[in-house]
Amino acid sequence: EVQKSLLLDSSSRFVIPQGVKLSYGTAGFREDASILSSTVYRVGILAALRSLHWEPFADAIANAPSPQQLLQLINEFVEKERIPFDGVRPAEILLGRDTRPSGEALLEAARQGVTSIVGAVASDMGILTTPQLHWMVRARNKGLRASEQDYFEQLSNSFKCLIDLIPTERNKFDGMNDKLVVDGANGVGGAKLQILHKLLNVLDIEVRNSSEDEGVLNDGVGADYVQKEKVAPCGFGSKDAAIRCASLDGDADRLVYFSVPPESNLQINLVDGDKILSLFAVFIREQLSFLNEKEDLENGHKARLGIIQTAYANGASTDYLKNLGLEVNFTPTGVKYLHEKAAEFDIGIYFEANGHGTILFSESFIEWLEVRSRELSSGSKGSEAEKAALRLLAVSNLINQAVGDALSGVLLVEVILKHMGWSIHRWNELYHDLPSRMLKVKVADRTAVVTANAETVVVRPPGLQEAINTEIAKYTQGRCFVRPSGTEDVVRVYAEASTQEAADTLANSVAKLVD
Ligand code: NG1
Repeated sequence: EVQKSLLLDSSSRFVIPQGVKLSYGTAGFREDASILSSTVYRVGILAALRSLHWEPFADAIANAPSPQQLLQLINEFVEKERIPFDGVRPAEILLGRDTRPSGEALLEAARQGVTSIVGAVASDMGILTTPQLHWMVRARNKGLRASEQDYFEQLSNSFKCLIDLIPTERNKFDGMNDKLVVDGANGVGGAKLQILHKLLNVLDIEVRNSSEDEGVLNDGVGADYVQKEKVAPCGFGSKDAAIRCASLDGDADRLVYFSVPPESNLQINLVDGDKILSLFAVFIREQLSFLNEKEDLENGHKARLGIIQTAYANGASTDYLKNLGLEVNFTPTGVKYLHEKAAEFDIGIYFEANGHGTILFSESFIEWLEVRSRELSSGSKGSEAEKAALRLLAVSNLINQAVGDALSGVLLVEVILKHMGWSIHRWNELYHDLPSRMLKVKVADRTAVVTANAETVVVRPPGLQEAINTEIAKYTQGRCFVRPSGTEDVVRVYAEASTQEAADTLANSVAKLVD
């Protein structure tokens, strides 16, 4: 049983805001920081209970109106999930925060939530990007070293390993400026990238918008702004023509690349999450083809590579990946769905168009790779197959397998471009995006729209999908779907067609159907 007085005492310090209904949604509780304390406190409790099937419970405790009702819910949950309080394995909860002024108070709320559960310890890991904190939890759960220094060392060592494995004949850039300029969204990622950069001394990286001194987090900067508006972030412009640029988001879990065409004002060539996914897929597929030679196939080992996208992936990317012979799967929006699906493969690559994504390697495939690389190194040393096995192992250490991480993503993109000898333009030419348009519609009740088939089909209200189909049929290469957002009080409309004008009209006409 939960210790009553401890919990009632601490929860009375975090009074629930009036008139707000909190929901975990696509990815986390989102509200103005000033009303989030009681939620973060309760999420602290939840983390301490280390629950597995926790999402409905998260909503319930975030909204529990009084300390007594909160205690009752927690006790029911502890009983249902049979959470032991035997003190044998104390729960350790890692906490981190970003650079925003609200961070300190919210971290304190979470700490009090954690410590209101007897036997749970909170460890403050300091100022971190979101993916660094996830990386630390994963490392700790595997019994590995999990400090920030360990994170930087693992990323930089595996990056250097991949650099050393670049085929010599390819190790030349096609005449482009080799510099990378990164927009840090005025968040925590810019400073962390600079630390990483110092450890690498191979890459020429300049970071702009790297702290709140330069501007407000995600305001006119950052991956979300760049991807949705398709314009250069603050501090970037025509002076950057012919330079490879990238944009992180405020907490550094999203990454997009872009280039500024010469004489452009703010317009950019966007290289989005779908194209990052495609680059990773091409590279991994190449390594697997070196490995899956006769003898490996005879040994019955063929790695299963799975690609996971959402309905927001540009249709041209899906066609491109399928034409490579890859298996493409779709899930609803939100990394919680993509990640779960990717874990079903030997290698699962998932990305949302907006730049959230990563690569997962199964334990059994990593074990096989380790054995195989040892066997290969004792045979003909330096064979393509051996290098391919070593490259895949290095990728598994470089990429953050806990969650999409813009810092490890940048390093992997950079080393693959060097490996291929590709400029950003060559990369962007893998396929041409279909023109698309995303709109938001404010409605009285967004939950009235219910979807199925990875959000591609509306099942409620009746008749809406048929009306959408009638609109789509009017367009060449038309595709359109609607779904309620899980983070904002809107219904999103997404449309694609063969021209920008057609994508715009399709989106607008479907938005009218939703309204
Ligand atoms: P919602 O609001 O549910 O569409 C948005 C993004 C997701 C994800 C989450 C969390 C789109 C269309 N949706 O979710 O991909 O990034 O925010 O950050 O970009």
